[in-house]
Amino acid sequence: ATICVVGLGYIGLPTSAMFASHGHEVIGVDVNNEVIEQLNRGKIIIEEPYLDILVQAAVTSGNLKAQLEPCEADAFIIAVPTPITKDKKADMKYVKAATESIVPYIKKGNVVILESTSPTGTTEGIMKPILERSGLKIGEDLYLGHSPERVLPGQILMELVNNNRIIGGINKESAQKIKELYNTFVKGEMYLTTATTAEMCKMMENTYRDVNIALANELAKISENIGINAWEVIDLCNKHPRVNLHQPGPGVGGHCLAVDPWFIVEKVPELAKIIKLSRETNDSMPHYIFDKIESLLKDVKGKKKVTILGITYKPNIDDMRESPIVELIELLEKANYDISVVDPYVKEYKYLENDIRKACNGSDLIFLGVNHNEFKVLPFEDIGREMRGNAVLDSRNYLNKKMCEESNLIYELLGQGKV
Ligand code: SAJ
Repeated sequence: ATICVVGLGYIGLPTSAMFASHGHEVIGVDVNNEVIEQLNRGKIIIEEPYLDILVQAAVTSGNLKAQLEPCEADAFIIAVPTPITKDKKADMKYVKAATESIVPYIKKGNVVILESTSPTGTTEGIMKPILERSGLKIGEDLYLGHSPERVLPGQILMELVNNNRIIGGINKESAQKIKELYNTFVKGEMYLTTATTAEMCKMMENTYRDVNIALANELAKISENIGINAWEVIDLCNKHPRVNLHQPGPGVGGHCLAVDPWFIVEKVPELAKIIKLSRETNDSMPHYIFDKIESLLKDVKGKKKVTILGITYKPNIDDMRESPIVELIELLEKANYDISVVDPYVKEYKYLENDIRKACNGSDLIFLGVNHNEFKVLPFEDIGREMRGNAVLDSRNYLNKKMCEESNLIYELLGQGKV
């Protein structure tokens, strides 16, 4: 089949390459000219393991091409961003524009799929009326549905193939047609439902995680107050067959967990109470860490320096979107701190320092923000020598306390209270 994929980002691009490498003819569409030019040369501008190889092979085979405008096809997949506005509302302008952009090209028998995470009612209430402008009868002449992406950055290609998939159709026929298409490469189970149910499922999966992380962050604060170790509590609780506590941290980043729960709150603010409070709890974590740093360094006179290890939103990837560490840095800037940053995954950032020893020079405190593999073993002795102070604050329970202390550094852990 010929498939037109609108949006060539973290989801659209891997999905395009996957269809193309399974024999379909794929036309990728994006508003960013650089993405188009690079892609047509077989190159990508995002980082994701093995994606470059898959894309290059797909382009070389002639099955994957990119262009600025959509064209006629058998199926259309919409994978554009659904960001959040300042007042925490879903910004649907890209989904609207993408849907409008395909109207001149859709014809009888086509399938249209929304992959972007979207508030309930998007497929039925926003896409359907736009597509009806074509004169086609939606559900009869044109099949429409929502099949949310569920892949984890860092292992997108593996999860694209192996994850189970939810397929929400505007009617049964639509869901069935969409399933046939994904059958090309999906090895997981495919579950058919309504479009609105599928929209809620996607938001709820990320909300489940966000709420549980909030619970862990609350436990961290409580444990510090009581004088116990939250990480030990979590470890022991999780020996229970029906308990799965998540991990505390400096906050929740990325473009999914920190965003999607708001789409539910937006629709039913008076009902989505736990969801809202959890978002606020996780958003408070950079401030909580900032206050901890302030209290650890309260006796330091003059300008203070903090060295930050890791600024991406999670370990072992280069993605800094919504990173809570960036927010922490803004708080430190406001309080006039000197800052240096070490992150082996990030190529450019204002305080970036490649050499960890240099980054620690004159520092009063080392803060571990992200548990990148590279930080598992650190040259603490050299670090201690370079530093002016001796405080280490670990927000991920990742650094080796004993090694810190052997180098006369004082190890502090988020969620570990003092007795
Ligand atoms: N985090 C914690 N504690 C934890 C787990 C995570 O503080 O116990 C933090 C991380 O440090 C990070 C943030 O949460 O800042 C989000 O990371 P993540 O690994 O939980 O998730 P994402 O945002 O990379 O991907 C999620 C995934 N959703 C679920 O696992 C339910 C993925 O499957 C989705 O496809 C993706 O959102 C998406 O696109 O919606």
